[in-house]
Parts: sequence; C-alpha cells; structure tokens
Amino acid sequence: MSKKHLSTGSVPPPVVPGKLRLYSMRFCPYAQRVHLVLDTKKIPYDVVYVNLTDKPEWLIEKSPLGKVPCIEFEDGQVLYESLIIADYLNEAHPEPNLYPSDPKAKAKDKILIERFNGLISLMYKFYLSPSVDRDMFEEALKVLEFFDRELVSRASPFFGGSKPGMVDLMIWPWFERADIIRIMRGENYVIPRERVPRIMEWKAAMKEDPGVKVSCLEPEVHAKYMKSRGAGTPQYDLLVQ
Ligand SMILES: N[C@@H](CCC(=O)N[C@@H](CS)C(=O)NCC(=O)O)C(=O)O
Repeated sequence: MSKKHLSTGSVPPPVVPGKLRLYSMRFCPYAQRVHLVLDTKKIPYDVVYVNLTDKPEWLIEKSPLGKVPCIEFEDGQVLYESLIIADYLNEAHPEPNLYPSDPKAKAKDKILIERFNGLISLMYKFYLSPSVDRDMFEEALKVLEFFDRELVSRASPFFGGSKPGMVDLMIWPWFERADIIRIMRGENYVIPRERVPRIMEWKAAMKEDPGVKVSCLEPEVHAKYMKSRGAGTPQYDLLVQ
C-alpha cells in the first residue's frame, strides 16, 4: 500500500482490468472513508495516490473539483464526494449491506453522519489553528457525548449492530486521528474516558475490525503528517520507503 503520491508532470498509470480505481491521498480522512467501504466489502481496487500540493495536471480531468477521493470505472466514468461514493458502493455491491433495511432507520443513520460534520470542522481547528481553547474542546466533547448516548440507545457494539455499518465507517477516520489533538496540544486535551465510555469501547473494537485494519495508522503517524501540513510542507510520502 505504500505507493508514492503522483504529482505535476506525472502520467496516470494504465487502468487495471477488472478493478475499480481509487484516487486517494494516504492521510485524507475523506478518501479513507472510501477505502473503508472497499476493504469492508472486499471489492478489488487499485489505488493511485495523489500529491495535493503539486497536483498532477490530469487530476482535474478525473476529479472535477481537484480533490480526492474519486473513483474511476474501467469505461472512464468517475464519481467523487466520499459520502456519495460510499452510498454508490453500498448499492452496487450489496453484501454486506452497511445500512439498516428499514428506511426510517437508514434515514436516522444518515442524520448521524450529517451531524458528525460539526465535529469534523472543529477537529481541523485543533490540528491547524494557532488559537484554540477549552471552550472549543468542550464543544467537541458535547458532540462526542451525543454519539456516546446514541451507542447506548442502540445497545450494540457498533452503530451498525454487531459489525461496523455505514455510520461507523464514515466517522471512523476522525476517531483514528483523535489523539493528534493530545499529541499536538498536550494533556489538557485528552478525551476524558468517563464522559464517553461507550465511544472508547467502540473505538477499541473498531481498531480490531479486519476491514478497518487495512488502512489504520497510529495517531503518532497522523500527527507527524499533520505537523508537516501545518508547516506548509505536507509529507504525503511519509510512509514510502
Ligand atoms: N467533501 C469532500 C471533501 C474531500 C476533500 O476535502 N479532500 C481533500 C483531501 S483530505 C482534498 O482533496 N483537498 C485538495 C484541495 O482541496 O485542493 C468529500 O467528502 O469527498
């Protein structure tokens, strides 16, 4: 999986017959959402990692917003936007179904994914903004407590039941990166276990899931990348030998 990120002046590698192609960046949490769905469903795919600072000229032809993730089919058609790709993959490759079969329960899962967006924008401030404070941390903890209560009411190890479902996979990349805040900001920013005990159990269970393990990286690695990004020189190839 440790492949160099292609940059300006590169040519896109030839398509691999029988495989979907995913344009990705090793540290992009949105791209990881798509990796998680592909790996959970064991869909064969080929990854092309892209340098998002010195973007290849061809990226815009594949991904009209110049972002990852983007998937490309053998006939050249593309899809972009992580949640739309994830939903497409779940419909086109129905096993295992990552949503509840009941339409109302499915809609509720989508509401949870939507509500998580508030936490995503807060987390980026913790990674990259020079001014953060305890009030912001408290705001983030309140969102975590909401998710903790939701897990309690579902009375299952995962939001998806006995196995990770779409909610689990769509929010996981930010939990994998949660400790970046402690590493970069210090012990004042440790998530208190007693405030979100079910989330902590869930986090440990997610780390052990076979589909999650494929893309999972340790928080220290994520922090190293995030520091390089904060310094204006993102080390996309941090894991390339
Ligand atoms: N809403 C998009 C967000 C994707 C996104 O922001 N990707 C970042 C990398 S983590 C990107 O490609 N940034 C390059 C840019 O904005 O030029 C999704 O859910 O797929």
